Order: sequence, then structure tokens, then C-alpha cells
Amino acid sequence: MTLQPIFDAIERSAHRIRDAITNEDLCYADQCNATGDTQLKLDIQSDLIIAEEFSKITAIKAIASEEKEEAETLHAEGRYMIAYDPLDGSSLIDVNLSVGSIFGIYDGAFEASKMVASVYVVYGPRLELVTAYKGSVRHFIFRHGRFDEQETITLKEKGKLNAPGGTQQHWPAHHKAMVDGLFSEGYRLRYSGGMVPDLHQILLKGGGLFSYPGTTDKPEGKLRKLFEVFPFAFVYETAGGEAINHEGRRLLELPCNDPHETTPCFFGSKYEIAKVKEAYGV
Ligand code: P6P
Repeated sequence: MTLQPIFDAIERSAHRIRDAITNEDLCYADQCNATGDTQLKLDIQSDLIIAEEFSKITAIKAIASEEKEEAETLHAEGRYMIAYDPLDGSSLIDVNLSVGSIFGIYDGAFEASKMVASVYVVYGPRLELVTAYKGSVRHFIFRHGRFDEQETITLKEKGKLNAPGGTQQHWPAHHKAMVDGLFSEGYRLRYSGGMVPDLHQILLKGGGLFSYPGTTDKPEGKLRKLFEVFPFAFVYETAGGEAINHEGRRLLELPCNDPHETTPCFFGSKYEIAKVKEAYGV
């Protein structure tokens, strides 16, 4: 079966969420998600929009959302399982910075090795959509009423952007030395606190490094495997880059026992990932 009905559902969700971001209020809901993040009403609304659009597709067996504790079955006879972060970085909306939605599409099980495609949407000055599927990363910009396809995205061997996540005072010394080493080579700091725009920028500008390490306050990192880390690892590897954890293992080889499990993660061009491996001694 083609994934096109799923991509179409994501496109419909993107328009509805974009409209909600523009027109709805920003106040916080009186509850937290499974990770303990205080939820914005927009987070919950975005989650409901996506779940509603996916519920129409019988090929979708189950969904797992950042905004929900557990995965839920949609169609028992379905084949694909979709893990998604409906509105990543939503706290940036009230300062008018770009945010995004992230989708990992798995064939039969929520396991990295079963991922068949990933998609992300950027809600910024422009509405953009990127799909990694069947060996290529395709990029679409919404203009004049339609998603216009751009050039396929590929990463160079070496880039020039450095996006260091996490609280610096809690970084391990070898991590700080690696980050500073890139800056001493002339890399430019590009970090907004939004995973989607920060990783999108590195992809579009030819390469660099996005890192979210294990820290003394978050030893297992902050970013969730199923609906943040694995989807972007799939995009970066499809674009010709690499995506590893602090042990030098491919992120897409890591087990995942809970939808909200996190991992330290590094996404980048080959040169920068080699620097990470050198600094971490792996
Ligand atoms: P920090 C947003 O809350 C998010 O989950 C990701 O979008 C982003 O990459 C990360 O957290 C930012 O975390 O600790 O660097 O502010």
C-alpha cells in the first residue's frame, strides 16, 4: 500500500494546525503531558486534529502521541503505526518563533528498525513540509494554495552550523570541549530551542551538528525516541548524514520500551559526527 493517504492526512492536519496557531488563544491547559510538560490548549487541540485525520485511514493500526500517556488503537486490521509530536516547541509560539509537527511512520510495530517514513511540518514565516521516504528527502513549501516541491534535500560531508541543546552548566566536560571545538573552527551558533526549525535549518543550509546530550540534570537526554529522535534520525540518514547516541550507536538501532523514552542524540553531517565520536571516545 502507498503511504500517500497518510501524507495527505498530515497535509490536512498541517493546514488546520497552522490556522489554530494563528487564530486560537495561547493559554495553558490545566494539565501536564506524560513527560510532565504543562500543556498548552494548542498542544491538545493539535493532537485532536491529527488523531481525527488519522482515524479516517483504515491502514493506520495505532497512534502514539507526545500528548498522550499510551498508544491507542485506531483500526485493528490496519498495518501502520504512527508516533507523532503534534506541536513540538509550542512554548515558542508566544514569542512568535517557528514550531513544528513530527511524525514517525512504522510498519507493524513501534520499533526504530520498522520505520518506513518520517515527516515533519514547519510552522514558520512559511508553511513547509518534509518527507523522508524510499531513499529521498523531499521538501515542499506552501505557496499560492499548494505545496510546491523544492529540490531534494541532501547533506554535505561537512557543514558550518552548530546547534548545541541542553543547559550548558549541566553538560559533561568532553561535550563542552566538542561544542567549543566546532566554534573554534568557525561554526555558527544556530539554536532557537525548537527541534524542528533547528534541524530543518541545518538540513537546508547544507549541514552541521545538532546535539542534545545526556546532562547531569537529564542523564538520558530530553528528546523522545519514538516521535522526535527516530523520525529525525531517519531524515538525516536519508539525506546522507548520520544520527547517533553518546555511545556512537545509530539512533535507529536503539530499542524503545516506552513511547516517552528519551535518549542523548546527535544529528549531523559525517565530519561533525566524527567529531562527536572522537570527543566521546566511541
Ligand atoms: P532546551 C522543545 O521543548 C524541545 O522539546 C525541542 O523542540 C527542543 O529541541 C528542546 O526541547 C530544547 O530544549 O533544554 O535546549 O531548551
